[in-house]
Amino acid sequence: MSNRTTAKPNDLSAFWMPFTANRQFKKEPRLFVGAKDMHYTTHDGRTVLDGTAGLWCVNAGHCRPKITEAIAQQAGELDYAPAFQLGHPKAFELATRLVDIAPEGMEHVLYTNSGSESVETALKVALAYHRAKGDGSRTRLIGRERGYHGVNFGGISVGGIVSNRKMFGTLLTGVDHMPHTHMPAKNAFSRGIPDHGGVDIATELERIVTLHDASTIAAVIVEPVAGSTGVLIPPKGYLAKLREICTKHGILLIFDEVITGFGRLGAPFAAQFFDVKPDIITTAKGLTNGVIPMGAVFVTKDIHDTFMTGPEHLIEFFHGYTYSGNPIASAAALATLDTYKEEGLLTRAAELGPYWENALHSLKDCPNVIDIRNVGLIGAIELAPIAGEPTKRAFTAFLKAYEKGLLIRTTGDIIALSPPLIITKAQIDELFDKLRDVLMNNI
Ligand code: PXG
Repeated sequence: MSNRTTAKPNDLSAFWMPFTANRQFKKEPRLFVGAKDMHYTTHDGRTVLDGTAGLWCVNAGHCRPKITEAIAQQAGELDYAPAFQLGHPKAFELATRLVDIAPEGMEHVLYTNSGSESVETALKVALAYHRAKGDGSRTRLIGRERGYHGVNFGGISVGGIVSNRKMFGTLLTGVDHMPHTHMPAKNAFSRGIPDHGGVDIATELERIVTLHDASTIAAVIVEPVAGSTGVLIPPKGYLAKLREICTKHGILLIFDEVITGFGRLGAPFAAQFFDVKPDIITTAKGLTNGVIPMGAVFVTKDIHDTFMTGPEHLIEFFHGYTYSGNPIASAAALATLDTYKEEGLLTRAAELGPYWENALHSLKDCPNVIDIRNVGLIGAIELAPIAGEPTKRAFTAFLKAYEKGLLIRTTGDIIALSPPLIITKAQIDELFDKLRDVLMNNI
């Protein structure tokens, strides 16, 4: 008989936590036990202002009644329906609603359960698309240095964050990486889209295409704004130039909008904000307001129709998940879209953007701040690392902010901010007052 059942309910040891300093956490746990709108409640009864929308996902704020009610209702009505060769109405209704707000030309949706799965799905669609067209030599995938596309093998292969890759062997073969877009020497303290270098950095893709030959390349994948690596905003002209090069060479362009999708920049999708049309868009997070795991991959009519050939009784694309379009996730997503619509949240970041930008850049005079950048309702503050102890300064800021009742995210020595889109101006002031307090205090 196992003696493990003797573990106390508050024993923290069994759960090996994701992307967490487990030993530090378990010595000094930080647990949330409740949430409402812009705030979390901690296990020791304190209120914490959510400066990060959970992990970039709770775009409508916490415990919104429409969403929680839709989930309860759906769980009692139809809990699960098989996803293969059968369906249920809400998955179809949701796909239609999603296509309605997506950039023009995105006409079909495949469902997943996370951003990582959306990325794998998109990469597989791209490879299979070329093959279905009789262009099967297009097998290479091009990502970018510092890119984050989730944690599965395809995603870490095209991704460019070294710690997420180096422990895991040879990854996918036939992958190359473009340079990242961070140019602090020219673009530090830019307000909004940086001015310098966009077209030149994007033109590096031409060099990679020349090296491998276009006939071997299936797709280029980028985050329109790189999030996880510490908020790298594409300089002027960058994304349009990537589009131009991909189109010229018959390469599919994938925008990974897991963070930028659903209003983060002030338009439903970054593709609309930047006015650049990709061939495939990956999403998750804000699709259900983070409440239930779900992702969606948008594809063009051309991509979809390329698969719709051959005998009609045959499966056209050998891919899918047990939970693709799960009824409860679909109900949550529909209620999320309703909430976004009723409250104008998919464009609210555009209205609040200037106020957010001014408040954020007011921290420029704080010690150790070496860059501040922003777009939509995203902000980043880059700190000078402590000599010999990279990441420590930002992690200390995270701990101190938490003590002061503010949730921020850090990666390396960069603080990233991405509050729920319902944040008020008074709460923006509160957020930056608290953060100033943290940064001024010798971290
Ligand atoms: N693509 C992008 C662009 C992402 O940002 C994923 C894929 C993977 O999604 P899932 O649902 O599999 O985690 C992401 C996730 C952070 C942070 O603080 C960012 C993510 C996840 C957790 C933390 O930067 N992005």
